[in-house]
This record gives sequence, structure tokens and C-alpha cells, in this order.
Amino acid sequence: MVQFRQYSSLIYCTVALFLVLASGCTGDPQQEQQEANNSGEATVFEGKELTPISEQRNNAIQGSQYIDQDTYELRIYGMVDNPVNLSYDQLLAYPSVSRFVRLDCVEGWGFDAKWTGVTLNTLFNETGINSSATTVIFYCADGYSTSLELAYLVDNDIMLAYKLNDITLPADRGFPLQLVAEDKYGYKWAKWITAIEVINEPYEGYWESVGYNNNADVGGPAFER
Ligand SMILES: Nc1nc2c(c(=O)[nH]1)N[C@H]1C(S)=C(S)[C@@H](COP(=O)(O)O)O[C@H]1N2
Ligand SMILES: [Mo]
Repeated sequence: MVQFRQYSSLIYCTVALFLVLASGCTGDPQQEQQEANNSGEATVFEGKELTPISEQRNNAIQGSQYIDQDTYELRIYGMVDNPVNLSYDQLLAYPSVSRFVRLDCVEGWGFDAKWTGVTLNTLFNETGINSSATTVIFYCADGYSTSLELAYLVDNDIMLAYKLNDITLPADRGFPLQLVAEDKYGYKWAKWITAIEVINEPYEGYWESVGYNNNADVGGPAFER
């Protein structure tokens, strides 16, 4: 009888181990690539579940913006050595990065996504940055703007995304570019970006100028200055 109990616990352990391995906890990258819905939208990235685009909200100040890919240009100017105007194709030609990042709106909703795009460091490498610059402003097609500290953008290798869950950003998600401002509240995640200005003083964007905190750290104060 004693002997039987010992054997049976060995069998239980073996079965449990098999179940863990078979359940996909191993994060096989090839299996992960196939986790997409019919339209090719990724549903899982780095073992983490993604919020479907259809379940993400858009409460932008002027509703969706529709930008023509053929005439679009991203202008980078201000305290840079070489101002540039980059076409959509030029932006896509730079080396790309992909990351899992959560967007948290200050109002309490949020979503998890796979973002793919070009880092600002890649673009700043092209333009050069004046050594006394401190701040970067993002201007958008709907008149929205926001800013972030240059050091935050450089140190965290922040990207401008042109894909969301492997899909080219739809118009209501910010086509052609949304800033993926990791660890900052959603109001720093500029959509429909048309210009980037580098300056050397603080700047208050659309929501910041009516009282939202200019640091916008997720978990930090929404209004306090
Ligand atoms: N151009 C533009 N960008 C914007 C906004 C906006 O109104 N206009 N709203 C911001 C806010 S408050 C949030 S929470 C996020 C929401 O991003 P999403 O609509 O892509 O989910 O976009 C940010 N970027
Ligand atoms: Mo927001």
C-alpha cells in the first residue's frame, strides 16, 4: 500500500509537468507568430495578450484625422543641426523596433498593444541635436500638441509607431504616427504627428495648458504641479 502511494504521486507529478509543457507556457516564438486573427492582427506578443484594435477607444479632441500617405511629411526642426522633412516611405525605411507597451489614459481606461515603429534616437541621429536642447514638442494634424523631455525620449529609446498589433495604424488610431510614450499617461501619446520641434524650455501642450501634469508619469498625479 505504501509503495503504491509513492508510485501514484510520481505519476501525478509526471502528468502535471506534461500539462505545463503542453499548455504553451514555454513561449515558443514560432507558435506566437501564428497567434493572429483573420485580418492578420496579432493577438499575442512576447507571451502577453493584446487588446484587439476594435476594443480600443478613440476620444481625440476633434475625432479622427485622415492623412494622405502620398503627400505626408514629418518635419523635424528647431534646435537641430539638419532640419528634415521625411516622407512616409522614408520613415518606413529606417530600422524598426517592436515592443509590448500599455497605454493608460489618465481617465482610467487603457489597453495593451504591440507597437512597431522607428525610434526618435534613429531620427535624431540624422538631424543632430543642439547640446542645450531640453524639450521636444509634438504637433498633430488636429491642432493637438504635447511635449516631453529630450532626456526621457533618448534614455528610454522612445518610438514613433506606424503599426499596432502588426496592422498599419488605422486613421482613428493615429495614422501615420503615434508616439509610444511608455510609462506616461495617454495625453503624451500624440497621434497624427506632423511636426516635431526641439526647444530649450518647458512647453505645455493641449491638456497640460489646462492643468494636466506636465510629467504625466503613470501612477503619478494627474493635475498637481
Ligand atoms: N492628436 C491627438 N493625439 C492624441 C489625443 C488627441 O486628442 N489628439 N488624445 C490623447 C489622449 S488623451 C489619449 S488617452 C490617447 C489615446 O490614444 P488612442 O486614441 O490611440 O487610444 O491619445 C492621445 N493623443
Ligand atoms: Mo487620455
